[in-house]
Amino acid sequence: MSSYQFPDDFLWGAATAAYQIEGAATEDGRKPSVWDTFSATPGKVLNGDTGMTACDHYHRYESDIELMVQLGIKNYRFSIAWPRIIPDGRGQVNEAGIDFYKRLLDRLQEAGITPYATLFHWDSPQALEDLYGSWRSREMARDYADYVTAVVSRLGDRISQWMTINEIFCFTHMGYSAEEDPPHAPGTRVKTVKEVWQTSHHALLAHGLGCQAIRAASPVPCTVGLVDNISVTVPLMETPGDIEATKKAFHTYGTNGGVIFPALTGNYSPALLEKLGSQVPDIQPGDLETIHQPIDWLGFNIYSGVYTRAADNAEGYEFLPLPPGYPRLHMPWLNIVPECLYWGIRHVSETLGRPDLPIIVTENGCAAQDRLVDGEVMDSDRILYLRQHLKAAHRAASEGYPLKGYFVWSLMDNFEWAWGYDRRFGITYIDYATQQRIPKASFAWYRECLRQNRVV
Ligand code: GBH
Repeated sequence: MSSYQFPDDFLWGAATAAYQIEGAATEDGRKPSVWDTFSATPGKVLNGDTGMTACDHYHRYESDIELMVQLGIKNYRFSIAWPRIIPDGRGQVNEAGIDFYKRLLDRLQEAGITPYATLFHWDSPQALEDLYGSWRSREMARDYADYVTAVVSRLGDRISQWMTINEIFCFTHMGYSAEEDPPHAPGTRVKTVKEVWQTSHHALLAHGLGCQAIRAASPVPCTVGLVDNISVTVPLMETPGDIEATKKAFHTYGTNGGVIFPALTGNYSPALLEKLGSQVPDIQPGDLETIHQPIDWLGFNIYSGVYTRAADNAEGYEFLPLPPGYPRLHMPWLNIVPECLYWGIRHVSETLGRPDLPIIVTENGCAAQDRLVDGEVMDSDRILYLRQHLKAAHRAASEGYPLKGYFVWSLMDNFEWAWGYDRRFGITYIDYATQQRIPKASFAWYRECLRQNRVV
């Protein structure tokens, strides 16, 4: 029997997001998103890079689907751009924007690839930022739900796997808090911690209303998921003491207590509420019910974790600082902590009390310092990273946690937000001067994993 074998129905896939790959930012009626404005502002994105052209996927989607066929994936996660569908954020639907996704979806279907669509991956329409400060206002949740209805009623015959929102922390806290560096669009610094949490509260409302809108508009039976970048605490040792400490820390680490807790349990974590004190966002009657919609599965974007152990202090735990020289990939936060995949999944079951909820790893991957040498990219560091993480995912599945699939981030190098094109997360190399696609060594390795349905 070969080792690290996944269940027969395990879903293998690759992921991308609209603003990071599409380009064609002014074509067919698309209007700016906050990322267009932000990246056009000097000093906001490394090297002044923008998503104006990106990977030119808008024009190259057919050959990109060929690439997926070559890879052998049967599942593809991508996102739909709100500013293409409703360019002013609210009001008129732009059918030319819809048509692009129809073409993409028809071609995917011909290739036998199941689409997983994220309805929002950070590209808020600039018009709504100008009108009412986008996520600072409750109105954003309503407009988002109308946008969702517009998409699902038009594309719902072609897609049945939906994700409402990608990583609430990243476009709210990183978009509005002065504490996040580098900031994300819109880069507006609100004055108080409460106002920052208010933006993520509005995003949660959008998720809840979005779930309802998808189910109401879909012409076929469909599934709905939320995608969160849970911040994962990992026990230094798997002793009862360190495991307990890790679970305790999980409640307030990152935005867990105010994002995944309300979405899955219907309440902000009590430990977070206590920590925030007067800075708790305004929560109106009924909000928590709206937010706590039934979802069919949880999408889990996971890249790293923090080692935690029991401590004799007021909190009862402490995080271990990593020594200089600790192995890390090509981002300041990409410390190699492969057990994050196992513990993240186990936290959903045990710490959040949802052992029933199917989980799909909707993103895992890394930026590496890829070099093109004689037409080849030999990214053995990425293979090392992915192999270790997949083994941790395998452990979760083999212990019976409901892990259903894994999507690598990313199918190809792309616009890495505040880091522009300087950071490469793809298993396919993009030569941006020519837009040539060059599969890396990790591409061949990943193809072998899914061909054998195990970690190779
Ligand atoms: C994902 O975000 C995104 O969905 C995707 O678009 C992106 O390209 C990809 O990952 C790679 O970055 O507070 O300093 O510890 C994950 C981004 C990474 C953002 C970890 C928050 C924590 C930074 N997240 N990060 S820190």
